[in-house]
Amino acid sequence: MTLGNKEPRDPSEVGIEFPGKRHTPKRAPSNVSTAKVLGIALVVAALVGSVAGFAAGRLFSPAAALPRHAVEAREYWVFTVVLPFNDNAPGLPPHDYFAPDRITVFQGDNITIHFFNTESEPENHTFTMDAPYAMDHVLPYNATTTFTFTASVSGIFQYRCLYHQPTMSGWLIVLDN
Ligand SMILES: [Cu+2]
Repeated sequence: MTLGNKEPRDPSEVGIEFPGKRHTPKRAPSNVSTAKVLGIALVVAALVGSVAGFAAGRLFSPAAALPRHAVEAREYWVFTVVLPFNDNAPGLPPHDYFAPDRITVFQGDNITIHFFNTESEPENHTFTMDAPYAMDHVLPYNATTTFTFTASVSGIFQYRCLYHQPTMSGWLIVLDN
């Protein structure tokens, strides 16, 4: 033991928490999990809201003390899926689907999407979004296209195929950074 070379004090001893440091203070577990529970609740609420049609609501981080997320370049591969039923019969919805139908990113991330049309027959699909992510990529069958954009606005935004509604829809979830 040498004076003047003290180890950093345990924050729980002095009652100080350092923002962003994932330190677990010595206190009741219920306090520790509050932020996590709140975070999960926000995500669930966001997804429920998206199903209910409340798009483009801002998603706030659960605690201001959490560090900002570093901007990343994120890459996704999106495929067309054909569900196993014949949709030619009258009254049936399209059997086409996106996989994945959820893409979750942080605001500010640079997104690259490789969109694969895996049809074996001549059937086109589109990857279409409204403002603020306005885009409309038409994709012939048995082809792949790549496009990029910046997730500049937080919220929940639908992407869809113009030809196969309502089944061929997905959600871009941009978490507030
Ligand atoms: Cu389609």
